[in-house]
Amino acid sequence: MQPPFVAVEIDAPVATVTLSRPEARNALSPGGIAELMGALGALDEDDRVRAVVLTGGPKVFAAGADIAEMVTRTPADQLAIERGPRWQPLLRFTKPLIAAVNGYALGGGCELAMMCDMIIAGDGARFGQPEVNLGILPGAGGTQRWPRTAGKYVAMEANLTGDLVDAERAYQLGIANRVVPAAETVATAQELARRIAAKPPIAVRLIKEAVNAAYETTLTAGLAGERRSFHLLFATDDQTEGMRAFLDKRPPHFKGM
Ligand code: CO8
Repeated sequence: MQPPFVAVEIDAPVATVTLSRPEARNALSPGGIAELMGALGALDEDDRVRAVVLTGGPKVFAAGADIAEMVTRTPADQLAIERGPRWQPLLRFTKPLIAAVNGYALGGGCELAMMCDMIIAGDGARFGQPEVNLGILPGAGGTQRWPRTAGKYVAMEANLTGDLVDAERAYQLGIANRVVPAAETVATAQELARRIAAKPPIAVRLIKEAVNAAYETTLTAGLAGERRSFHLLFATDDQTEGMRAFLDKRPPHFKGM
């Protein structure tokens, strides 16, 4: 039996999910991805948890799909593996999800980081889509999320050359929210998660939804969705509490209602 690929630690209201296959640089096998998606699905249902950090630990985030498992695959094998909503628990995750990236985030590993809501990069982090060197192309969003974040020309270069970008360049390109010393990456992401977890959860959820909608829709439709969520939040106790607390000059106490 394979050892677990994913370790989950809950220090409510923040959960930390750590990929743990360092001997293979956290390469993502179909079973590993399924395990990760299962863990995220459970955390989305867990009321103790309000924000999640995803990390590969101190040395590597993830070196992409497992090449040893892919080398002999046929298109039919690939289709069979991808039956069903493979990344959906992550893509539909309702709580803030912060990637804490140390070392390599390559191929599917880079795509995994880019599926998260924010990225904290350790100063030794390196991001890239080296799939072209293997005779394939990115299969989990590399050709789509790079241009939406860093623009067409940067995306073309990264995807066509497979060259990596370091943490500082990733920060300049808007791929990383901030760069910190590698030893502080996870703690920084946890601290950010903890700050967001203290905010009103329904507002947080609707903000995440609204920002994500900006990638999927027209400006008019996005603005209309934002407006509906704005109206909806006036039905929450946390809106009353947030505004009352401001007027009373005291810290708010949000309950998620
Ligand atoms: N798959 C399988 N095994 C891997 C992978 C990988 N992606 N990356 C590293 N390993 C293994 C190595 O084979 C080696 O195993 P062993 O010790 O048995 O020889 C071990 O990990 C250590 O690797 P290195 O000796 O190469 O370690 P280094 O620290 O020198 O280098 C690198 C680390 C730079 C990360 C290097 O290993 C590397 O370049 N890895 C491959 C990166 C890559 O090409 N990634 C793209 C993969 S394709 C992909 O992701 C397609 C996405 C599809 C959709 C998403 C699905 C998840």
